[in-house]
Amino acid sequence: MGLKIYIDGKYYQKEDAKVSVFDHGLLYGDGVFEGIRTYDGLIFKLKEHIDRLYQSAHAIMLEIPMAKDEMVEAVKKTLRENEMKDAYIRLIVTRGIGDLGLDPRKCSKPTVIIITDKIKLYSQEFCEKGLEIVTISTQRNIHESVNPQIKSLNYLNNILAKVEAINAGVEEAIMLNSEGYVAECTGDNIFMVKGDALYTPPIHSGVLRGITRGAVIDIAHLKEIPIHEEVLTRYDLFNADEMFLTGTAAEIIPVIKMDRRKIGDGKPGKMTAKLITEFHKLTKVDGVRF
Ligand code: PXG
Repeated sequence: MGLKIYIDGKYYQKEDAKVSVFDHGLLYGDGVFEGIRTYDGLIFKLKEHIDRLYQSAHAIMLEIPMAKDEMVEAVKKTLRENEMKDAYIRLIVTRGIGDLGLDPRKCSKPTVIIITDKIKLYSQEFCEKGLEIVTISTQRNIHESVNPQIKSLNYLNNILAKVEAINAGVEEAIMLNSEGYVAECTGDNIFMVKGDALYTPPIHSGVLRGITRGAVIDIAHLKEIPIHEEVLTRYDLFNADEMFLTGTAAEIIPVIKMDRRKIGDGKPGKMTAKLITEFHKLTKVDGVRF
């Protein structure tokens, strides 16, 4: 039996799961999304993801045509339909079907899509040996345009950054904000370790309020590791003892080289390893059953 995909309350086989070419999600990237994970039958940080989805939607004046608890039920049911214990969930709400103009008022009803799929991760090699990353020239969105906190369907800016990373022969790129401070990577937040403390750029540096980022901050508080949300420059990162990225797909992934500079001793660090262990512990207990 193939994968079943939820579209507006109905289930479709993968081959038949289609949206209209007049959907403004396709025509304009007008919509919002979330990427969520399940670990052995537990949905990790579901409430946080649902809240962020509704906040993104609110920010673009898109009214999701179902209440949060109905959305939660739809996600759980889709996981059950597909009998998945370890899944990657993609929740998408588009502006819906309209005409060939930008006007969102022409779209009568948002389209709600829930895809549950296998998890595609960074290779084991990157997790163990660490990633090499580069700073690229595409800047992170400025707050007064598509605010970086909106997880919109319009990811072209991040894709341009990703293309630059690929052109440079690496997997990930650091985007700076318009002031030249470190923001984040194309689909991950960034942290560094200096001495016994953790540092990550504050939200106002132009980063998505990552849910994995939040989990790492919570772990730091719990383990009494000093954590500073501080404006960072490339210089700060070059001279870090350790560096890692956080995201729903990546979890916590060590960075060992940035712009050809070795980070610390050029190997995944001890603090990073400790946080990975603590994070995995959290995924085993901190979740919603489905
Ligand atoms: N920054 C950006 C720009 C992101 O898009 C993160 C940070 C990490 O946030 P969370 O909440 O996941 O810790 C993201 C989210 C994918 C995929 O399929 C992942 C993201 C975005 C788009 C696609 O791997 N990450």
